[in-house]
Amino acid sequence: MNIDDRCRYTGAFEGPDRGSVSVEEGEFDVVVVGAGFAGMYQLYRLRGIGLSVKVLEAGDDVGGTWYWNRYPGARCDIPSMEYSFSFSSELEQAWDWSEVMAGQPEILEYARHIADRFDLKRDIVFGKRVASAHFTEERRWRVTTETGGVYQSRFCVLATGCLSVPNTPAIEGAERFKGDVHHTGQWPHEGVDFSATRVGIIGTGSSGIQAIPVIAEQAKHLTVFQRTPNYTMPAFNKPLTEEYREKAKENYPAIRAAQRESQAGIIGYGFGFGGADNIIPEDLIVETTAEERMAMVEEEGFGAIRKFVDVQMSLDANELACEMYRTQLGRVIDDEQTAEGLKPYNYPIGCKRPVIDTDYYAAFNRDNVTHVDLRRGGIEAITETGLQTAQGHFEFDALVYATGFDAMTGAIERIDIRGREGRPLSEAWNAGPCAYLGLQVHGFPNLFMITGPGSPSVLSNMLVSIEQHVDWIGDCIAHMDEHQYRSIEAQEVSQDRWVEHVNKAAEGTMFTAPSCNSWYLGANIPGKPRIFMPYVGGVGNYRKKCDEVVANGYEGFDLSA
Ligand code: N01
Repeated sequence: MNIDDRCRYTGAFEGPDRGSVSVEEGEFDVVVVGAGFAGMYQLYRLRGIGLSVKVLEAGDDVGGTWYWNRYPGARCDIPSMEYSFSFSSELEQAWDWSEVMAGQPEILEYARHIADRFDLKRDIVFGKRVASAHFTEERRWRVTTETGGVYQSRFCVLATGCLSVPNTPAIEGAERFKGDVHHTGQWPHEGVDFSATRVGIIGTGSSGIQAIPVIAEQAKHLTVFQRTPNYTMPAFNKPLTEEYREKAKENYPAIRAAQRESQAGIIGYGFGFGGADNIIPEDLIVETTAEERMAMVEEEGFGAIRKFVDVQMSLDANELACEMYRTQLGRVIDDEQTAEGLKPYNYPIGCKRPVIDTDYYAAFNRDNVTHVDLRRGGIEAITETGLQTAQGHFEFDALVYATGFDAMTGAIERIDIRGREGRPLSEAWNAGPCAYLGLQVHGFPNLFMITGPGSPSVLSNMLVSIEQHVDWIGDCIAHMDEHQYRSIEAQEVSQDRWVEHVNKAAEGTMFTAPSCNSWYLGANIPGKPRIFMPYVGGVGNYRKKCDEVVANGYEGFDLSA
């Protein structure tokens, strides 16, 4: 199917279902869905231009992703001085990060601090999961919650997060398991004590890789069920010095300016990838000999791979780096069979989201950790006492799913969204998400997404991308009010062109290699169309494009009175 077909809605649809909801909760200029970092800043920004705003949040507090993902070891993988908001210099100067990459409790504390500092909670309703958003004949958005609330507004902003719908795979017998079951993306707020427990964990993505070493330290025994091994690099997290913090605070204006123009919204101020030293790759791996590569591994471990500029450019170069990776892995794991089981084969480094870890591989050298390589025999069923695989039965008392998310589109698609003439978004996106600039979908006037599909979003420092979208939306609404426009809608042709550009940009990268299956492509969710969802062209280029669109009178959008 080509882009044009994919973005074209051809099915029949019924008119908007008004439902039986009767409780009127109010009229606002804007309803924002979600009170994570995106929703909070959108509220602040829109309030600043004098609009009435209501934020609807399913959780009981602010923080979004950082509210739900409280699993042991949860931590940011971008240095916190950069993974923070720039919109208020008072906030920048007031907040002190304790470590290079802050843990989840500290990031949640930062979110709460923002809510208190800017008195945001008075416009947020907690415990309200949005069920539907319908564009009415009166050209207003009618947003309903699962508990029967109805909110009407001129504009609706979806700040629903890119990784906010946990994916729990359908495994036969799941309901039979007698012990406790947890998902990393919905961890109990009171924490879980595993000290007298045998734990089984499914999944070795970023969440599993962070949780495994910490659970291994506490649990009586931990069995790790791994379907696909990851390429993970050591994090070099450490406490921040007062000197570093002060210097960064003095330099914030320049740091922020450089972040906005960068590829990923990160400049490596003081620290490079995962808190390691900054390395600008210059060498070509294809020009090295096998002996040279092995000597580098011997000397520098996993970090040696970061020196090569061509690893992301060709599959042949990439495979040489994969070999270096596997060699180093064999050096850090004591047991030969376990080492072999942890080795990734058959897909390139850079296909999936890069993972960094603290003591991940060391966990597999512990006596209380069993590694199960599901490539040698997959999961057959969950039993009352554990997991049946083709290589035998494994017993445990508690099961942890570290099985990821229905990413980028999951939270949006779970809401019954209907645009002009009752057109359902589920139909418009039937063959995959289509959006102009990742901000708006044709047929859905006055509805905006923050870090939606087709924008840099998950390929970037989320806080930088959130700020850019929130500011763009705020400026857009201010512009509309100033010029008395009532409606803005992405044109179909501009949306088609942008979707095509997003696809072209990803062509030939490791992200879309034929052997690559990742959540960026929706490949982790059965039946989800295989589309590379984020925009790989870079934060700086993307911002320039969005600014040009505005400078050209909101080019590609229809504005009407
Ligand atoms: O999820 P994932 P995640 N049987 O989808 C396995 C962000 N994040 O929560 O690869 C067996 O990456 C699946 O196996 P496979 C970050 O952007 C950031 O870990 O599909 N296994 C995989 O191993 C990240 O990329 C931070 O074969 C099954 C795992 O579950 C994103 O969130 C921390 C299975 C899922 O990995 C998602 O990471 C945490 C099945 N039926 C997360 N189904 C930081 O900032 C799935 N799996 C550091």
